[in-house]
Amino acid sequence: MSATAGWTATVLTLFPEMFPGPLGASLPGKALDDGAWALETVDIRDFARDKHRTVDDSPFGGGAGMVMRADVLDAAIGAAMAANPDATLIYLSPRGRRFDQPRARELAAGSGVILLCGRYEGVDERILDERRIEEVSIGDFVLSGGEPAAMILIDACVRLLPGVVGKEESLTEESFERGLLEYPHYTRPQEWNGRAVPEVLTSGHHEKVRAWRQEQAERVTKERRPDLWDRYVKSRKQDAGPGSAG
Ligand code: 4GS
Repeated sequence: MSATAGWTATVLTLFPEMFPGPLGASLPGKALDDGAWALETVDIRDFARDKHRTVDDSPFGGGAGMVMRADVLDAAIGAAMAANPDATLIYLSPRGRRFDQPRARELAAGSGVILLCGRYEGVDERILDERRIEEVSIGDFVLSGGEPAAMILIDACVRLLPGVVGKEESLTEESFERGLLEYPHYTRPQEWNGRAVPEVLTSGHHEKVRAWRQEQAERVTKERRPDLWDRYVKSRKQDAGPGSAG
């Protein structure tokens, strides 16, 4: 494993061939080629100690499935930490705190991530305690393995790294960056299947366009995500501060 410079994602996995996968295409792929971030994989199986290269075993107490061994994982994590010492260590798991844009921003501001991807039923709990591993979930559903979750986390972080997303696609304009969902977008043709583009967008009146988009973003958020809308309203009140009008 090579020493790394810049924001680095080190992925611990039984399926290193899954990487870069989708992260090698489009925006994250270009940023990877440009050296804006680095990707390392650690094959957990390389740290097995027996001739069969065993990484898992049946659970104490019985039950279905297999559990990844703490000793094997510990050796793999040690190697990953040696290569990426200041990175945040994360285990992708539905038990973790839900991943969101603020967490992506925090992780992108750091020096990188070490992501442990589980397969089977999961990992021996003692590795999480011993290494004080933060658990992060990408949502309330069960994947076959942590790898797609790791890719999602990495993608969300990489696009926040300096210079990765150009001014054109300005990050601050984006939904979650402002705490709202996206307003509707339109392009040519101006009429399609009897559906016209909202007139204001073709008016050339920039202030009216801005106000319409704000209004639409608020409407969509209120309708679809009352939880986000509540948070947005509260943070707006906080920004205004006590005694301020409006
Ligand atoms: C998730 C999730 C996940 C859990 C991995 C069962 C295989 C699987 N990881 N967010 N074992 N949701 N992991 O479903 O992060």
